[in-house]
Amino acid sequence: MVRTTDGSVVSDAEISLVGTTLVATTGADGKYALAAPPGTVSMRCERPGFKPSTQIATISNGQTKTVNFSVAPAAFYDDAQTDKGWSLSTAGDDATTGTWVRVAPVGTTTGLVAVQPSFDHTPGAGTACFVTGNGTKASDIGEADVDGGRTTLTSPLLRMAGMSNPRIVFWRWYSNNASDYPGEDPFVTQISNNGGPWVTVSNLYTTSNYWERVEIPVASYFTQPADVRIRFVAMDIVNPSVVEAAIDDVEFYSATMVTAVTEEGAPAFVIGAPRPSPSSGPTEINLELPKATSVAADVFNVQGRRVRTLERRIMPAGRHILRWDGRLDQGGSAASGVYWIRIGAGGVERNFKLVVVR
Ligand SMILES: [Ca+2]
Ligand SMILES: [Ca+2]
Repeated sequence: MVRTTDGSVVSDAEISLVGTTLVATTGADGKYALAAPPGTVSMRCERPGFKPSTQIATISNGQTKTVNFSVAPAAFYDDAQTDKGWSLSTAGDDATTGTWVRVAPVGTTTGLVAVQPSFDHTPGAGTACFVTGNGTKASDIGEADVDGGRTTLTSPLLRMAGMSNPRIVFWRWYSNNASDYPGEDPFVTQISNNGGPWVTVSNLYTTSNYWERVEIPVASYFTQPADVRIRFVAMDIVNPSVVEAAIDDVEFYSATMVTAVTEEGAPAFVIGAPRPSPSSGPTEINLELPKATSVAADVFNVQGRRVRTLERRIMPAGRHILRWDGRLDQGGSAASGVYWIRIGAGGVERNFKLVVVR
């Protein structure tokens, strides 16, 4: 895999086979190997800092095939390793602890559950991300979480005037269920164009204590995006609770230059990974459909056998929660182990690993 601009190799990119659980990562030499089933397959390549791209390949039985990816750098990419002009606070911020910093995060945990991440998201040599306060001990979840008000992280100007179908992408972490009063405080994402009013893109209440990819189709919010900023507001304003947020690998690019899995750069759906995982009870997946779409959702065991059918219906546009209660179609509960949840909608499939612990 190489970079379009200078032909240099790109390491740490994920190459996945769309509709399957197969994924490989490119090494320092830019190479990867994937044991693909015979047939025509769609391969997706994603690495922070580059536009995702896909290729269709037809592979016959027993054949070894080379599929080269040439990926274009994003118009803007910030791995948070250096200061690119973010503001760590804004007028009106009133949190007393856990205010935004750009650091190598000190992770905190309660039991086996991560509260603040212990790693940034950037593959390879990355260490730093934006996080709401850095403490000194993994065991003290209350030492440097957000307390007493709001803290706001604001991007530098993202100059996208004239860009066709600009997309802002970032990776996000959010935890607010590690103590009393879980799920009360939202993690707010907003964007603004040309210094205009802030428009809310999402209010996340649900703990998503993993690095989750988020993509914003900016043209859905502004007819002529030009000098755009994005900001992230974490808060503890209802009852006192443990709140941690983190942001890394913020980028934007023009979707029209992407060989997209979906038509015209519009996502067939936007989805969050299953949570909680590991799970001992019900598991939920957030699904957002831009239009009414036929949705198929199934659970597979590690042998690839379908053990539960979750959805087979046309779902209306908007946000939905897919729920697996841990039961099997044949009756009984799923045993401990690894499972895959496959969601298909609008001709696109996504697969997520889920660990069940009994
Ligand atoms: Ca980073
Ligand atoms: Ca913190």
